[in-house]
Amino acid sequence: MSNTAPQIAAPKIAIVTGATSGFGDAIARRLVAEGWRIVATGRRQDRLDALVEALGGPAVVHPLCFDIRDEAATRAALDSLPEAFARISVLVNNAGLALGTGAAQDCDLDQWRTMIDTNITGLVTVTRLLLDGLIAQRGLIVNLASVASNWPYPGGNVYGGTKAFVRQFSLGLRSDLSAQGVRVTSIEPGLAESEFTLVRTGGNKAAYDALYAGANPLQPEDIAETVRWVVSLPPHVNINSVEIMPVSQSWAPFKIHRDTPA
Ligand code: NDP
Ligand code: 8X3
Repeated sequence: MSNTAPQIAAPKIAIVTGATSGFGDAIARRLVAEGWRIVATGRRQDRLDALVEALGGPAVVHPLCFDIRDEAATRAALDSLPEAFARISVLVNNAGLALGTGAAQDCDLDQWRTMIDTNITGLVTVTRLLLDGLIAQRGLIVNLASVASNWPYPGGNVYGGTKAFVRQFSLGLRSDLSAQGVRVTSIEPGLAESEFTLVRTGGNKAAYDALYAGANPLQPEDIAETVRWVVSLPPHVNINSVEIMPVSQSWAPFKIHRDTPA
């Protein structure tokens, strides 16, 4: 006699770091619309609370408020996950920031360290702590790199270096994890409108407005749609990297300074 009991699909659980604004907020919303339960992280508890409220309550979104640079806090937060959110199969490493747009010789070392601690050390910490679980789920890791991973520009210095790390780490993870069936994708957006630019410029709204004026930049929803697509693909398909720009953005010629010191 065949078993006719209805099959109850296991809930799909994703964790999105940096879900309190921009890409992470849009990715969380998009994945919930696709039927995922989300672990949403960030440092701003009020934003996390608002996200939980907006997306259906604590059965759908589990908030974790911690600073990704703090290993002990990161461990404690991930260890605290309730059973209903413990079996994570998608990790979206999105939390990150740029600080400053100046030339290297004018930059503040503390700002460089903050970018490295957040974009590299924090991302690596979350990844390592979740890796055994992701392997058990034959999961997927989506890392937010940048066009700055691939293309240098004046003032990109350490930010670009951190994002080049994210891209290369993604490809290395992919090499290590293919036998386990774990997929890894590096997403590399260009000009995109979010609080990112306010953070980078120390809250300079005029600089924010000037950057995006007339450029029709990418929106967080464009990145969320890309993540949705990557996540929706069958388990034998790995998107290694996706570089995305608004149509308005492209490349310039190499610059050549004349009469530099011999
Ligand atoms: P936002 O500034 O809008 O969001 C950044 C998110 O990262 C926030 O949720 C913030 O949460 C979180 N975050 C930052 N620092 C920490 C920390 N120390 N601990 C925990 N969470 C932290 O930027 P975007 O959404 O635009 O950027 C998201 C990612 O995409 C970043 O990695 C960025 O480098 C990358 N990116 C952005 C592009 C753009 O032009 N906007 C283009 C290409 C890549 P909270 O402040 O609550 O802690
Ligand atoms: C953010 C995009 O071009 O400001 O990663 O580096 S850019």
